[in-house]
Amino acid sequence: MLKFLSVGALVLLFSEPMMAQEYEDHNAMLMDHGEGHLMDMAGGMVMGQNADKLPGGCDSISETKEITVHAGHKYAEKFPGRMYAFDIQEFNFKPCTKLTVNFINDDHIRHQWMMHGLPKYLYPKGMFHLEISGPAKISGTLILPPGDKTYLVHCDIAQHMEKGMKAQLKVGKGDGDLPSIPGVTAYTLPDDYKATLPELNAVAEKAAVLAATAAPAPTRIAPAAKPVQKEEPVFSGITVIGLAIGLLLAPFLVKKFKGMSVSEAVAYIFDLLRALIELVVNLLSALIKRISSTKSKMLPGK
Ligand SMILES: [Cu+2]
Repeated sequence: MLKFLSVGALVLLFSEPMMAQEYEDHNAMLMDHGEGHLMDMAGGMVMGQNADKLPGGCDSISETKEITVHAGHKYAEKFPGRMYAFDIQEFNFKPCTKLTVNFINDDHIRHQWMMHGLPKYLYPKGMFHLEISGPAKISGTLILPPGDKTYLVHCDIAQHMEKGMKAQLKVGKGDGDLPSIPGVTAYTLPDDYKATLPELNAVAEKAAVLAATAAPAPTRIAPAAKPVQKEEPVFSGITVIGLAIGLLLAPFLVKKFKGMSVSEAVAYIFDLLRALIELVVNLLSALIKRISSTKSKMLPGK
């Protein structure tokens, strides 16, 4: 009996009606900011809500329609290279239709169903806009204007439209098609997979040739920029002497370093260097003393 009950509970938990309602419903909008701008504490937003004001040119509401549109990554899977999409890319309604949109965001990020180009006297910034962080549902109503026109519907979150969340809504016959609508119209900037490695190498080679032909110019200017070059032989002379001393000292040093640790050897070299510097300083001071004494001898008036 207990077993039967627990199985029954499990069936109830995972039954279809329970699984279908995975999203939050945001239909009780608590904050009315006026002009059809509604918000709730969970971040749901409706802008351009209009269920009763007739657009100019509409004598009456022609039809009352209700649609449900999903938004999510999974709807982009059938469109190569796209990341996000609505489950419907194209809508068509009679002019002056009162339209209710039930927008369901299936992703765990924020999405919008944003319609542009509506008359601004009726819709702030010409927009009707549903927005919600998912998984959640949000609904709004608007009255479509008269005339044949194609309206852009998209998600305005950064890069979501470029990644595929774009649709068009035609009122009447519409006035053409919009570009880059997944599965409907051609991509404005088609991807190019033609560039192969040899082609890229050829470009790199061209760049190298250009760099080589441009290079001689600065080297030709360089010698003029160096006015004095006579110091170089002095330095090379010192280098030669240093090398000679090094070579002469090498066998002696090798003998000395045998059995020393690295730190001991380094300390020994520093000692040698200090002794060498002291020697040079002594020699120089002796030389200066001699020069000054000869100078004073040359000047008898002093
Ligand atoms: Cu989005």
